[in-house]
Amino acid sequence: LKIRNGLRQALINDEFLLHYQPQINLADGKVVGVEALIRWRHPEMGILQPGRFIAIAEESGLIVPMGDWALKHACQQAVEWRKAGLPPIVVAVNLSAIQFQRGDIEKSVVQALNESGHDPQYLELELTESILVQDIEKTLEILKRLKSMGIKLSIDDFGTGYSSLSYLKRFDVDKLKIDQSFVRDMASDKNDAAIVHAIIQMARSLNLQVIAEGVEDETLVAMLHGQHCDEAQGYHFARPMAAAAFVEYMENLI
Ligand code: G
Ligand code: G
Ligand code: MN
Ligand code: NA
Repeated sequence: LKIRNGLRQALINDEFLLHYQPQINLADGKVVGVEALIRWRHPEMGILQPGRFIAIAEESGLIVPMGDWALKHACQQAVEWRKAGLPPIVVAVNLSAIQFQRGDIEKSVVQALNESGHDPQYLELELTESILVQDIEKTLEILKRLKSMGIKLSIDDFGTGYSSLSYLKRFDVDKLKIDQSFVRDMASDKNDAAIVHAIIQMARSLNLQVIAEGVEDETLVAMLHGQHCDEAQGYHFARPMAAAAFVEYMENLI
């Protein structure tokens, strides 16, 4: 209840922030993108992770204005990084199904791009199964229009849903994000290794990009690179970090 009541005030008081986790191209080791992950600087409880408040924000519908804020803020930040001299990188923003149901997601995205001046080619929208299974015709139309603007689409937590393969047939997505539950133990678990391998092969056959999430050590990096996985994201490279820390991270790589 404290969280529910606090969320509305948090929007007004500007208590949300985004952390950014680098995404690495395994062929050359370069940072090619970041995933934006929301946090809440709670006045009494300190920094809260999304696990504590996203579900409540979805139930109350507040995820719509929060999602608008995240889109706008992520695009603005990407423009700031360019001005600060960083190379162009993709910024990936997580979307919730409620933003498609109760909000006007297309308008929100267009507004975030227009207000920031961010290049749509460098914006990626992370979609979940829950988005792709409801109101399919309407969602297809919206995503088609967003794609025609140059925006990239990825399927988050790939492999954990019920009918993942049918999305690939219907939706013109660019990238699969292999869920960390398969990646984490792939060095020791033969089944996980086989699933990751199969997803990478399928992505390659369908001409989709593929990124492994939850990459925590060098063994996994080597395995994924050996299987021609395009990109990786995880604690081995970096944890999600504040925008200023990301600039330092990039400067220290050179
Ligand atoms: O670090 P991590 O705890 O940041 O993120 C946990 C979950 O919260 C992830 O599944 C992620 O997709 C979700 N999440 C993070 N930021 C956002 C956001 O801005 N919008 C939505 N809808 N989900 C988010
Ligand atoms: O949107 P998604 O559900 O993919 O959110 C990614 C989540 O995974 C975030 O909570 C992020 O902090 C977390 N995460 C990112 N890299 C790692 C990792 O290497 N290990 C673990 N355990 N979690 C990670
Ligand atoms: Mn995600
Ligand atoms: Na994920």
